[in-house]
Amino acid sequence: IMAVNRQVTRHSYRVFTGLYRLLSRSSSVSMVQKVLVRPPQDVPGAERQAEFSRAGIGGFFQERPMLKNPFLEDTLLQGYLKRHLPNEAVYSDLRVFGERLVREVDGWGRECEVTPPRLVTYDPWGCRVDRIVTSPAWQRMKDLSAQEGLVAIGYERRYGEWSRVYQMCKLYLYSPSSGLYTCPLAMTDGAAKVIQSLGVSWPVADAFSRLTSRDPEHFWTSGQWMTERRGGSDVGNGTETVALPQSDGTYRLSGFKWFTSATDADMTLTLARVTDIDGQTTSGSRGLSMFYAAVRDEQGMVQGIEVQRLKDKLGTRQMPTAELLLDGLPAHRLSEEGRGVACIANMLTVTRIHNSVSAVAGMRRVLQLARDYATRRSAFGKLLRDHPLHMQTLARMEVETRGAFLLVMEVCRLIGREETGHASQQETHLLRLLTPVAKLYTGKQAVAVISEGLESFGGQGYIEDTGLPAMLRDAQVLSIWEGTTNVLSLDVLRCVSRSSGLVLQAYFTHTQSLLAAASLPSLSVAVRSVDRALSGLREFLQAAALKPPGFIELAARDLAYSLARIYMGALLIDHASWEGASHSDAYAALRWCEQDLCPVVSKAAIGCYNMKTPPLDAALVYEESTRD
Ligand code: MFK
Repeated sequence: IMAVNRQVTRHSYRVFTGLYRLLSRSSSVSMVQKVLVRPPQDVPGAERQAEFSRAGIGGFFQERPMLKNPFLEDTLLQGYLKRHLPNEAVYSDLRVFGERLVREVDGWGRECEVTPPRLVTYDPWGCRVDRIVTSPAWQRMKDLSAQEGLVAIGYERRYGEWSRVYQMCKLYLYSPSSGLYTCPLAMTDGAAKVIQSLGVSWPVADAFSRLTSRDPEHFWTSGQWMTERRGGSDVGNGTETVALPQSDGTYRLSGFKWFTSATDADMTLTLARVTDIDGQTTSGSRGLSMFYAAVRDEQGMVQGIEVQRLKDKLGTRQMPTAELLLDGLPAHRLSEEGRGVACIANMLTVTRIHNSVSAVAGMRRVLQLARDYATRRSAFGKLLRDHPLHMQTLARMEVETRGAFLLVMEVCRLIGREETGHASQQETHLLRLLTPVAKLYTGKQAVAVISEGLESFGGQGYIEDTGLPAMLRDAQVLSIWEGTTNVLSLDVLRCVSRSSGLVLQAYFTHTQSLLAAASLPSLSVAVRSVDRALSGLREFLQAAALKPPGFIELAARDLAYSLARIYMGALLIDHASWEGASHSDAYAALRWCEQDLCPVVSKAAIGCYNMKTPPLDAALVYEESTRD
């Protein structure tokens, strides 16, 4: 015991003091424990610690990171708009919205997180009600979304082909403060897009006007019910829901939807198999049609739906995700019979773009907080901002975020051009290719960058009520829903083959034109890197065309990553070549281009896609169990 006491440090003194207090309150403390845990006055140096005996926790409190106006804090966003959409009204709207986010909305977002939705299955009198109760903050988010035009801007098109960019910039500012309200907005936007593409008419004309409304009283959100127990990614084979034709031309849907996000929506688009007069359906994707259904009746009660339960999720806890039994849900078929997947693909395009916007928004937000914190936190005698290694880490995150931002804005620019009839055939191809590429790549970047961001707050980044851990949890879903990384990599192959390679031709032509316009000598190293990567990619694709189909499938993910990195490099170079660009823009481009821009070539060179590889991979994964 004496030996132990001699080694008492300041820290263990505090622990001993705490333990002593705790134990001395307990009547069952044994004599041995009392001897081991000595009272504070017996500890050497106790008097010098007196200032701690009253407060107990000392006098130093670390300043928290402050959220400042995310628009004014974002020089890349401002530069991008100055270059492409130099409009005072847009600038002013985003600046004012940025203030509103700091002043009130960010707090609501936190409220959504700590007051998650709950399901009320029965009323007090035993009647089944299936009511999803959300927080008041979640309700306010809905009103705000209408007022701020977060969906409407994309359909009003006041800024022509740049309206989508404007809308997505606003969503990018909103997303990290939104308490995940961006999820229902993504699906709402996607539903509006589908309805518009089909031609707005009965029975969805009213729905369209509500989805795109700025009036909170009129505004509706939409669900996108695609996932069933058998079919997560494999929608074509896994959808069991059937649609029974009614004499009035409508349908009744019966089935089980396994993940329905933001289930408090007013309407939904969903897939089902139409039954013939014998009750038979067509299997596979060709048997699927797309339906519109209002979720609630005029009394606000779900109709033809039982909410089985709400999901208990890693993140996105602010938002209700439910399992739904469809038990004769009244619905209207919107697509031709058997064209359900092709029809809902418009929705997938929009929700995947929203997903990419949320990914880059999360990266930007964690960086804004981390760089603010670095001016408030001292360690080893100086502020974090004065530690070069810390700045190197944040700078690497910044480079990732810039690359992601420019890629996502490029996709938004392209969809804006397509929707306003300005897109060339080449741009339409590019949009098809870059949508899955941006979604899959930024989803992964977001997890990595936000994880790194949490580390920059030390242990505080791991503490729940700082709000930081929720950012990481919410980022994790970005690479899962709306198509996992591998499913989207295969979607890249799908669009290459369906377009007979035209999407790739568009990609090469446009990337080269971006490089050709870069004239700054300081960027020549980066230009050469992208150019080399592009040539390598072209040669790889030519060689891959002669291989068995399994080869390119095995290369799909690395191919998608290569397409993303090369294109981001070209965009960073292009942005840095603009006359209003800063030194940081050029530096970011140079740094980006230092990495392996074309991993599909380096991995092919070491035989990763040889036909010998799959059995070796499988043996590696299952080695232990095959030994058994
Ligand atoms: C903050 C952001 C929040 C975002 C909101 C999140 C809410 C969460 C809601 C969800 O998670 S909903 C579930 C999302 N589920 C998926 O994303 C499913 C992932 N699986 C796929 O994407 C599969 O690739 C797919 C279901 C599309 C495959 O189906 P098929 O039937 O095997 O596809 P097939 O036969 O290749 O194509 C059928 C038609 O669709 C073809 O048209 P055509 O017959 O005219 O040629 C394809 O060209 C077309 N198509 C398929 N994918 C497309 C597409 N068209 C355009 N873009 C695409 N991506």
